[in-house]
Amino acid sequence: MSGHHGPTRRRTARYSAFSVARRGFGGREWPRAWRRHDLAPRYDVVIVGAGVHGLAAAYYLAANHGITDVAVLDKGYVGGGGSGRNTAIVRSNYLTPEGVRFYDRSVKLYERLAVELNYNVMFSQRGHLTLAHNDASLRTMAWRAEVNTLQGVASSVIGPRDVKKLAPALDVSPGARYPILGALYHPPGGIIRHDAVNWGYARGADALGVQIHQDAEVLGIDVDHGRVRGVRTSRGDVSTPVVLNATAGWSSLVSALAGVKLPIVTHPLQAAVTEPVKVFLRTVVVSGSLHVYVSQTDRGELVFGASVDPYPSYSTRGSLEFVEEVAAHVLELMPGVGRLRLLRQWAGLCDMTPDYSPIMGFTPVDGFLVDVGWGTYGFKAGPVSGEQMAELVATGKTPELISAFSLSRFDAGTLVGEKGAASVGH
Ligand code: PYC
Repeated sequence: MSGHHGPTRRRTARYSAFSVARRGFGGREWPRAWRRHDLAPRYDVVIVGAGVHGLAAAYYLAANHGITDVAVLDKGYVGGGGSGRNTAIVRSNYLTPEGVRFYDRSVKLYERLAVELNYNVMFSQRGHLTLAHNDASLRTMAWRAEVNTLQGVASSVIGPRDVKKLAPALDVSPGARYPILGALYHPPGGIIRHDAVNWGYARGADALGVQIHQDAEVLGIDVDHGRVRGVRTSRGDVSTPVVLNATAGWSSLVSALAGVKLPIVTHPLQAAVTEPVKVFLRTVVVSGSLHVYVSQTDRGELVFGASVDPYPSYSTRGSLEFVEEVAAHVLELMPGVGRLRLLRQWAGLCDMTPDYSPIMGFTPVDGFLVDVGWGTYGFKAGPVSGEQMAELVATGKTPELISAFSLSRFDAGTLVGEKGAASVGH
């Protein structure tokens, strides 16, 4: 690869208590976390989507493989799609061995991300509880615990008394509307500050010479004799031999620009947040049967999420039905929070695949790669997807960790069924 627009690495300002004090007392401005650039006529790699997946891929291309002639294009702004709209839950307690190994690598990368990026991403491994309200769910929890344990991931089934110790606000009495029979307990799971992850990767990639272009919509992808030649954007045309589609919500539309059809249907996923209160909920709580998950941020807000909306749509508006349902189910689990007021609600877009696993790697068009189809799991997979897609771009070979997630599995019939590990039923 050519390193077309020359070495544009820079020394970033180090973030530390000392530099905060020094800049504060000296009245010195902080430099921009990432720079603005004119679009160059050519790049070695173009990544579509400046969310956590695209930014992480750009960062690892530069950091792990020395490939820095990279443009990350986004029609909006850094982290403005699913990466800024999710409920920031990180976990690896999946159902299939392929899924567990993959998400576990992401947890490991998240664990050291703050140090690696010199950016406080506020990863809080406070534990993750998936409640079971019936025998069928308990059986699935036991199955997941077995698969997790065999892959070296901490997960076990616990009873209502231990659930109560971990989350005293939960009603574990047999008289509850949906009694809690037990839970899958996953200690390494937790929450993170999603914007910080996006900004940290953007800053890290920029420091290594990657160009981030916001407000640069990809309008066309040029393919000639089955090979990618470049992209047409709202800011001009770019030639490139490699395009990585790392979008969420628009992944099937972007792929269609290259003539690649994906088995994806896009649904909104809504979330809401309450006013802040003193911290009382220290674990992440999920109820698949009640279609709800709850966590409390370090600021004290409760963050609620649910299943995807039942119809395909590109809308990112919240609905009253969602708020009514989520509030009712949270109260069934935690009757004590009835007086809390909701502050905001929003929606993101989820690209659902038939087996609830992502689509990563090569496509029938040479040079057109995908990292898409993340359903409701995308944010937690950001680091590992970036790392693995960067390796694929650099080596031209599919890394073992993502080989199960190829687009060709839908022709081969080798699906990787992860629906049983979805936080909530869909
Ligand atoms: O899979 O943990 C999850 C999740 C939480 C919110 C959406 N998906």
